[in-house]
Amino acid sequence: MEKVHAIMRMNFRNMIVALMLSGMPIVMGISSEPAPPPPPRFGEITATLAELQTLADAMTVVYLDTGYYVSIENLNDLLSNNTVYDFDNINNGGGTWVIDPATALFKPQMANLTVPPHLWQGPYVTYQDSRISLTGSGYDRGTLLDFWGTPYYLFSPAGLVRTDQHVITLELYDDYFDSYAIVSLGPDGVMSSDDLIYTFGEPPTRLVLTSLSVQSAYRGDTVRLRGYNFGAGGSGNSRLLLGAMTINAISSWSDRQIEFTVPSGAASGNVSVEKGQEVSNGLPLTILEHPSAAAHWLLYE
Ligand SMILES: [Ca+2]
Ligand SMILES: [Ca+2]
Ligand SMILES: [Ca+2]
Repeated sequence: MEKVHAIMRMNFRNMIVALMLSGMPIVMGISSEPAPPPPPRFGEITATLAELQTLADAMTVVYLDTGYYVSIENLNDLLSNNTVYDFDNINNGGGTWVIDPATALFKPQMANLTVPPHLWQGPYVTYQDSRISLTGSGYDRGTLLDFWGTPYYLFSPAGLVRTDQHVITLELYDDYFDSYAIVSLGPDGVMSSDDLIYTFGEPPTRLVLTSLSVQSAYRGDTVRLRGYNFGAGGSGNSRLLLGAMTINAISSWSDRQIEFTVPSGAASGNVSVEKGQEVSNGLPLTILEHPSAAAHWLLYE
């Protein structure tokens, strides 16, 4: 009787845990709590770590052969168009979207990997049919799924490599990695402490912007810009721009990060950096207007 009383005092989640620990079967209808993932089967973690390394090694050989990085989906592609699936021909679509290691970003146009000096010599790996996602599972069509049904994700030093849209995005780990990384989200299928990560390669050698701390800001706000090769301290021939306007209110400037204040005359535009003759990519920053009502309200404070 004492024990029953103790269980009744627990909240619903703790009660489920208590029942699981006691080995009682749980029969539930509609629950507000998602079911916890089953524990990984024996060997799955070890096999995943081995696959991460295999994919990373294949990517490195692609880089040595072609000078570029490609999507995980590409790694098993053939030069031939005699493939079961269209996406397994490296030249499907008339070329291949590739990552330029100098910038860690996609080249603006598809590369031709059917001729030297960028000749494709794959397949660099083989994928079991049952492990390939025909829909892409929200990533690239034909990509390899991990043992828990989630795609292995490729990150460049600039962010998540999405070859389906040929853009680098700030999803999941955004620009957290200073090198390339292949990531399995682990048994729970979401970003968490059980993720398995293998890093490889080098940071970009060119001046590249990867992220702004905010996408929109008011004039006077402090914004943090992340990227590569800004030059420590910002030398005399470096400058930060918003559209065509030079931003002078800079509170810190390091090789990887610049912190600045949005100027009073700022208008929405692309943030960019110039270093000597080198010009970076641009990241959009929207300048917000204080609603006029807000100014009115201040009178009543
Ligand atoms: Ca392909
Ligand atoms: Ca493929
Ligand atoms: Ca996870």
